[in-house]
Amino acid sequence: MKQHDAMYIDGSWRPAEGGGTIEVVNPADGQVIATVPAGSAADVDAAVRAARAALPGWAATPPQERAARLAALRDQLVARADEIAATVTAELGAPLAFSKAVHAGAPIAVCGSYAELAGTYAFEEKIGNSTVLHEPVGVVGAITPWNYPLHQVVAKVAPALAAGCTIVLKPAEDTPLVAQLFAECVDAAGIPAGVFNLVTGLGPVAGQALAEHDGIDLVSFTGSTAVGRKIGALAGAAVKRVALELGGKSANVILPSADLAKAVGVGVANVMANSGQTCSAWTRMLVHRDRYDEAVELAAAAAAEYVPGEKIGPLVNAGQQARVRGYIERGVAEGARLVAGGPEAPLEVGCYVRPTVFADVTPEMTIAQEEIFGPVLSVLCYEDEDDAARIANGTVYGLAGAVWAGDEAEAVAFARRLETGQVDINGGRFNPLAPFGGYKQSGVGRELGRHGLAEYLQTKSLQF
Ligand code: TXE
Repeated sequence: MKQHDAMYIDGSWRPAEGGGTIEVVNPADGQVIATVPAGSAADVDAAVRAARAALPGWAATPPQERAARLAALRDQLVARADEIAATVTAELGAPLAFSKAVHAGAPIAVCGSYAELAGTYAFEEKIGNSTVLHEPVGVVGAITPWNYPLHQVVAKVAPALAAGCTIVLKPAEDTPLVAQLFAECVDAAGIPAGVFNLVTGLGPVAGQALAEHDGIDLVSFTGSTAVGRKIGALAGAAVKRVALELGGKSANVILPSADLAKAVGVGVANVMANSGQTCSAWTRMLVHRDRYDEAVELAAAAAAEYVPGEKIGPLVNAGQQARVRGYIERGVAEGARLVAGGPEAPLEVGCYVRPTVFADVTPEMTIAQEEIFGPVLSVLCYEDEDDAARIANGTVYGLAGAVWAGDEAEAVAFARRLETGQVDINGGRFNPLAPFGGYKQSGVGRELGRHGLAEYLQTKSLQF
């Protein structure tokens, strides 16, 4: 990587005004791997101006041409996939195989899906005596987190570009390097200057300036509920569009007829993936009383396979490590039974947390209500399906979940009762075209596929 010391604004690389920098640390060993510019409100302003100036040209670019640029962007991501994986491993600490498969693989699939959708989406439709035009919302401010650092960027930038919007991205301060690499790919894909702009920097400085900027028409945010609430309030006050993808506390409901060993094995893998730093992770496993003890035993054995530093990486930073260890201590204090892991750090160096499983968790315990964002699974017991539905729906969140049953129809019938934006049936598989987003306090709006594209459009009807 060449451009660590600069931000990509209006098609060229420049340092932050004032010259401030942020250190990027590898959480696996605590080493500083790079410094990047700490963008200021003035840098955000320059980027927003560039995006606004580029908007008329990009909005008027035929969808087929936008599709071609997105296909070129996808090709760039494919060509640099190994570099992307190595970069995410360096700044997030994820095991390299996971970085290749997921941190590089998912954004390639999503970018490819928008290259296709840009060319096929009905930007114009006839309804009776009217023609309805779906026009770009305008200039987008995108604020992204560190947990899936490239996926979160592409899940916003690709649909925005497909829609004809221009964009200013403020990536998480923990993982700016892959965002810089992405900006190089955008440049190499021939996307015109100003259409995509990158401002690295701190959330309360650059992020806040972007969320407050008058020149932004839509803020798309993924991150904590606390910051999401602030951004939603700012957007409400300014009467501007907002999309929020926030936390989760998803339930993995294992019905009595399910293949228990499979459901528990996949369930544990789902929670441990990316060291538990996944908003859609199935962090509450719900098991019928008759099979509860067996499920707890299976879950504890499965978790023990995730050896820190080998099969499971660290958390992103020391703050998150301390936070997650605090939740484990809280679980013990509230009377849950530790069957794997615990609050002690497993390694002397690095932000690791022991893969942890709690049994005898009751629905009102803190560990069953709040998003922990670490490798921590709570196993809860239910009496019947009504009880399972009540527990599953009994948090402020509603992002994802899973249902396992002997046959799909039974699982689907139960899935209809869940207040959540996505449910995996007997395991499920990632579909880059399926909408993703939350019910309740998990957020506002949807990402991915044509539903994700629609977030970046506004509607005009012409009456004849
Ligand atoms: O998130 P923040 P943090 C949850 C998860 C995690 C917790 C805290 O539970 O433990 O949030 O993580 C930018 N104005 N999720 O503190 O601060 C920030 O720079 C504008 C769930 O890292 O919300 C970064 O780019 N922007 C989640 C982004 O917001 C601000 C993923 C997210 O950081 C800002 C990450 C401000 N005032 C954390 N303050 C998910 N839904 O996937 C910060 N930011």
